[in-house]
Amino acid sequence: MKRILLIAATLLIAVAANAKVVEKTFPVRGHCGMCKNRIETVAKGFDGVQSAAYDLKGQSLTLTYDTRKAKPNKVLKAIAAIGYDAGKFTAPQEAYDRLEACCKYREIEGVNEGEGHHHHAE
Ligand SMILES: [Cu+2]
Repeated sequence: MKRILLIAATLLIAVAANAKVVEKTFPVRGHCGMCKNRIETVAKGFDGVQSAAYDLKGQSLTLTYDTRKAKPNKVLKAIAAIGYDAGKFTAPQEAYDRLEACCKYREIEGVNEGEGHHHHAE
């Protein structure tokens, strides 16, 4: 019995040593607190992702994950699928169009809308 316990303990230690948790940051586009929430929720839904923190200012997502369970590209792909450009994945236009107005990061970086549309009568 003692021997079995010893073997079990050794196995557990071996498994724990094999777990590799890393922290990596990826470029992800977004614009407001709602974007942050949605991006983090999607990332945390993946098995093996221990934490996900979106930085609006830095336009980046930092993931802490177990490399044996989570593949960051899968996470980024899922984020792109809900409308946010993530890493090498560009959000499909349909997904981007479904974002709330306050989240439209592609338009916001362009020309200021609502300004400069003065049509003078001739
Ligand atoms: Cu938003």
